[in-house]
Amino acid sequence: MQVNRVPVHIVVPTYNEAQNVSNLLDKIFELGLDNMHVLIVDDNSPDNTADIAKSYSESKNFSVSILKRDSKSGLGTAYVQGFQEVLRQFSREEGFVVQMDADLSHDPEYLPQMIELLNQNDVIVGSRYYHGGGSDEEWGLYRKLLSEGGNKLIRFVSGLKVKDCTSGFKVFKLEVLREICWDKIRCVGFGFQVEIAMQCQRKGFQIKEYPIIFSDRKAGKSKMSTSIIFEAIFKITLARFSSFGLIPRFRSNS
Ligand SMILES: Nc1nc2c(ncn2[C@@H]2O[C@H](COP(=O)(O)OP(=O)(O)OP(=O)(O)O)[C@@H](O)[C@H]2O)c(=O)[nH]1
Ligand SMILES: [Mg+2]
Repeated sequence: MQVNRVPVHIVVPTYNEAQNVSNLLDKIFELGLDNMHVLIVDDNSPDNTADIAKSYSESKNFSVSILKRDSKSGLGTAYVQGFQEVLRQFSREEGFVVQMDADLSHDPEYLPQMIELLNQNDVIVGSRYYHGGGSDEEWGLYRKLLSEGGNKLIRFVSGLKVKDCTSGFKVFKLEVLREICWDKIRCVGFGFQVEIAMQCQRKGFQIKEYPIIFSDRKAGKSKMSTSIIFEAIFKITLARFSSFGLIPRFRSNS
């Protein structure tokens, strides 16, 4: 596969990212990669993220589409809807699909190397815990321990081999997403990142980690909450047990 010829679809969920979205689009399109398209999945952000993204991309002639949903429904469901939209539009073509946050914690400058690695792999995970990776230098010890401890706990529960199992910065071959069972995804929030990685591992796709430095958001507010963390731990435990056939399949709409 000639990686530099293959279309790249970048899916970005947004909720109140007006202060970040134009900057993110600049950084993505400054890379100058051919055939790159951004799909923003916005949950009717009160700060008009979607309108800002639309008018900015039109003024710069960037290839950006917006999928607007009625109300805040979680980043996991935003990704599922965004990926399904890419699959619907490009049902037969080759392609790569990137998932990344809008708050610039995931630096677009890593994308060319991550995409290149798809020559020999199916999924690339931007990893804070792979040799050479790391988190924001300004993080205190408590935040670092909390983040690393949470990742280790979820890694144990999920059985994932990748070191950064909660990473939200990934690149997939489009054919990998064609194999995902979307109705088995239970998490509405960030636990989605773990569930999709679990399915990729179980289906035997070649997964490679690429070291990234994860920087803290400089603008806007985090949407992370305790309930989203508990949802991830609870539903990933259920997903693991059901993968052993120990409990019947369970699905929640909450
Ligand atoms: N469409 C949509 N996007 C969301 C939702 N919640 C979060 N996001 C987006 O998902 C990405 C990650 O959200 P953050 O709030 O930065 O959460 P995080 O990166 O896991 O946590 P922090 O490290 O605290 O920033 C950002 O681009 C958000 O705008 C949601 O309910 N709907
Ligand atoms: Mg963030």
